[in-house]
Amino acid sequence: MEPVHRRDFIKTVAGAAAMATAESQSVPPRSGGPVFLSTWVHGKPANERAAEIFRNGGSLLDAVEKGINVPENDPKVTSVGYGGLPNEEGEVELDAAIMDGTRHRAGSVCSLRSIKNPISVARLVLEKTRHTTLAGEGAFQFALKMGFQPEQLLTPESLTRWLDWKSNPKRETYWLSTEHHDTIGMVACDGKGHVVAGCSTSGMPWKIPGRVGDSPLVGCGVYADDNVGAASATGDGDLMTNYCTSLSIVHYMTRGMSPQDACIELLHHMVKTDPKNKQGDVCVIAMNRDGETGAASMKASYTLKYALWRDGESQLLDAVALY
Ligand code: SD4
Repeated sequence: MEPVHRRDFIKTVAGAAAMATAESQSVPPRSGGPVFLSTWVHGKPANERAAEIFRNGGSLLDAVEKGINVPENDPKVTSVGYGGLPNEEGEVELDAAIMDGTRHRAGSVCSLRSIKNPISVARLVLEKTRHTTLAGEGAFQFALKMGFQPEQLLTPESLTRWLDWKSNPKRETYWLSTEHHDTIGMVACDGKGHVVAGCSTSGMPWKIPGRVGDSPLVGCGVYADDNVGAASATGDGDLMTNYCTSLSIVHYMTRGMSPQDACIELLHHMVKTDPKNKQGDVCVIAMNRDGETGAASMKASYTLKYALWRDGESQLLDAVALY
């Protein structure tokens, strides 16, 4: 199967913040039932779908996968799946990972083209292979073998935005600059100590082809360990990958920190190693095996709005910002 090219598509398409204390944001568990915690506004329908799948007898992995499918399938979400903004050559390249805290195993895909549900392909890497990560053409061929159908992932809106960017002689590029972006990261607990983390993204818009962000990397975009808890991250993956954010947060929890304190500690550590990181686009979410949650942003100008589903209640909340 030939990859779908942009030109073919053109032919076919018409067109500070106050620094809050760690404790003040920590949300304790109440019922012992399942809890779903996701990044950004699109995390709310994702959590609701995940909760529904779990209520109807699906596993926690099923719930996280199907929940993340919601923003992947939504063309209005321009940072995940179908409708995600493309790389600098106008090709959509998707990254995703899912990690099971019981088996301590993940599946992930990087730079996957033409398949709108990379989290589901990542799940099959976990379930059907002895590998952890498949990339590029290999990931695409694997998806075809698993029965996924190739599709054009550019929408009229994402194509127009790419054409506008491309035609601007003053455009910023990743041959050193940044642009805003919003991934879906989800962490979940079944209320009995089992945790799962998942993440799916189209990555940085206008990225250099082949660029892999933090989202599909185990320990960076996702980490889950039933002995402790799970974490995920959203923001500048080129920065956060260097800090193994999700693994670091879970390790802080291993040492006894609450999920909220662990998120804050990671941000402090990033600033300690390089004060310029105060300006980084860094947002993290975490949950321990008891369903207690945490969320934090590095700076007020890139504050995480996150979604929490617990006890049948679905909420959107603002994470604290350190700077
Ligand atoms: C990346 N971390 O590819 C992702 C993008 C993201 O909010 O999370 N945006 O770097």
